[in-house]
Amino acid sequence: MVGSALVRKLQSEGYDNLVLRTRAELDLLRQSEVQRFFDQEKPDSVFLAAARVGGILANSASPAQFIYENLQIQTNVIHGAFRAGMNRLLFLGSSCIYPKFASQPITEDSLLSGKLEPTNESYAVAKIAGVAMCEAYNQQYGTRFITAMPCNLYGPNDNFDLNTAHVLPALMRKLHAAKVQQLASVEIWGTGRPMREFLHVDDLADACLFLVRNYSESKLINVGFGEDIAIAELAGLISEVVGFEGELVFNSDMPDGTPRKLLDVSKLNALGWKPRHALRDGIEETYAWYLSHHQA
Ligand code: GFB
Repeated sequence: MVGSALVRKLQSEGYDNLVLRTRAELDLLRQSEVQRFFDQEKPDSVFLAAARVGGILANSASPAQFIYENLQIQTNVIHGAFRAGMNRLLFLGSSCIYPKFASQPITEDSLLSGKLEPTNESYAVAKIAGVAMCEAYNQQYGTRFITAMPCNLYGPNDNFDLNTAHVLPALMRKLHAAKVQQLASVEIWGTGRPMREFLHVDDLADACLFLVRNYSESKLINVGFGEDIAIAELAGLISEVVGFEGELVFNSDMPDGTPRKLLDVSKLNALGWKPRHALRDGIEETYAWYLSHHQA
C-alpha cells in the first residue's frame, strides 16, 4: 500500500527513473541479494516501505515473523544502502511503537519512555531498532537516514484479509459483505472505545517526499492527520459510506489494544506540511477502489 502510493506520487512529480523490484525479483530478507542490488543500482534516494505489517490480530498471532522479518529487512536495506554509498534514505516507523500510555498527543521524544502495547511488542521492538539504526548511522557515518512515524494508514492496495488487516479495511470489507448479503448485524472487535488516527496513504506519500526534500534532522518526525476518532464512530462512518443499515455488535472478548495513539504533528506542520484527504472523503475514495478491485 505505501510503496505503490510512493510510486504514484513520484511518477506524478515527473520522476521516471524509479528503480523498482518485486519481492520475487529481490528478497529483502537475503542480505547478499540486497548488497548486490545496491552495488549495481546505486539509487540517489531510498524509500524503505517494505515491512511485515498487520492489524492487532496478526501481530498477536505471529510475533516471531514480525520481529524476524522486520529486523532482517531494515538491517539489510539500511546497511546495504550505506555500504553502497547512499546518503539519503527514508525509514518508516509507526505510531504503535510509542509507549501504550504515552501522554496524548504523542510527541517524538516519547519513544522508549514507557512500556509497549503487548499485542504488537515484537513489531515495535523491531521498528524501534530501525529508528535507532538510522540515528546511529547518521551519527557515525554522517548519513541522512531520516525516520517518519506515521499514524494508522488506509487507502488503495490496503490489505483486506480479515485475519491480518487493520481495522479500517477490515470493517469496510465486513460492512460491504453484510450489505450485499443483507445481514442484520456486523461484529466489531473490542469495546469500540479505542481512538485511532487515520491518514490516507497518498497523504503519507506526499509527506515522505516533502521530508526527503526538506528535513535533515537525525531525530524521527511524526506524520499524522491531526485528529482521531473512536472505533465505534469509525464503524458508523464506514456503514454510512458503504450503505449498511444493520446493527453493530461489539465483541469485547477481542482485544482493544492501545487506548489512544494520537500523534503530535506540530513539528511537521511547522515545516509547512498538512494532509489533504478528510477522513470521510478518503473512506469514500477507498471504498470506490475496493469495489473496482475486489469481488463482493
Ligand atoms: O487496526 P488494528 O487492527 O490495530 O485495530 P491497532 C485497531 C482497533 O480496531 C482495535 C478494533 O481496538 C481493534 O479491536 N477493531 C474492531 C478491529 N473491529 C476490528 C476488525 O474487524 N479488525 C481489526 N483489525 N481491528 C496496529 C498495530 O494496532 O497499528 C500494528 O498492531 C500497526 O503493528 C498498526 O502498527 C498501525 O491500531 O490497534
